[in-house]
Amino acid sequence: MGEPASPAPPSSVTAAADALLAEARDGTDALLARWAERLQAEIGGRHGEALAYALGTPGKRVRAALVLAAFRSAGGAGPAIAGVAAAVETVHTYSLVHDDLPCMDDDDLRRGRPTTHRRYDVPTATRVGFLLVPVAARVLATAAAELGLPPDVLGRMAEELFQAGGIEGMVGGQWLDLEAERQTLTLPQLIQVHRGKTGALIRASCTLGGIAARAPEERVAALTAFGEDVGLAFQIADDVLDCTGTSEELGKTAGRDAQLAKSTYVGLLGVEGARQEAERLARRAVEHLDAAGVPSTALGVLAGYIVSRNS
Ligand code: GRG
Repeated sequence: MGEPASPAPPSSVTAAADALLAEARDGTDALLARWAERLQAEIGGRHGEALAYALGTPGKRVRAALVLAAFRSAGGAGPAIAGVAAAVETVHTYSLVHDDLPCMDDDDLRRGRPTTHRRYDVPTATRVGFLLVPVAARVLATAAAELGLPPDVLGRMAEELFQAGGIEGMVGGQWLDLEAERQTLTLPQLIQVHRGKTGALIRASCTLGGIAARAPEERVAALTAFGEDVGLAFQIADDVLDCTGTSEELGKTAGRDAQLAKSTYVGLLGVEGARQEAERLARRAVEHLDAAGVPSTALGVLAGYIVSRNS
């Protein structure tokens, strides 16, 4: 039995986070299930089936919850924001499918199920990952139409999402991470990897919520700063969980960082030092919102969840 990622937050905070995540999960999962059905019919055969498998595999939907909470804190309302959340989760799902491939982290288990390449095969999973990128663009465009957003706002959202998913964000961070296997990174180098690999998409989730709500620029900037800090905190908590959690709790193979000889926050700061740094970043994230007068209750609850979660 592993130890928790951090001391338990008050039960009222845990309950509020659970409620937000459940709401985001319900909206996002329903939408992704409809897209999966449609895409399976469009693509057909084994690839259509594998794409529906990857898209339908249940995640925690943290990024979706951040989109939703950021949208509301910026004054947005209504259910159509679930489409923006689903677009972010689609990019995230693509990254997990590719991350698990033998040429990257080479993992058999994801979200409690066999990884896409284990359930199907490597070429199929590779193609599914690539297919999911334009799917994310379609999901985003549909969401923007349902939100009644004009083309320039859709353009800005697309730029935000795909820049975060690209060489300046997720792909760039993963690239550095792969190159760094079996090397000891310095703290600044590790921060660069984590901010790109994991942080960029989490930051974009918060920014997109603000843009979709058509919030003033200073509020969008505060949401971005919040996302930047919780994005890094998320990956630090992930490093802690990788060495303190069990595969059953995590739904993925625990201890993978050590097996792959990866540099992690735990390696540099120890479990307790890494926890404290994640908590410091979560507190600082909320301060960005408070300084800009952005309502911070729901996002603060999610920041607390991100650093105290056990899966
Ligand atoms: C070809 C260099 C290159 C890159 C391709 C594969 C890839 C792009 C990027 C990998 C990014 C990645 C998987 C980062 C890890 C992020 C992370 C901590 C994932 C776990 O997120 P959770 O816990 O998962 O939110 P669930 O399953 O709940 O959605």
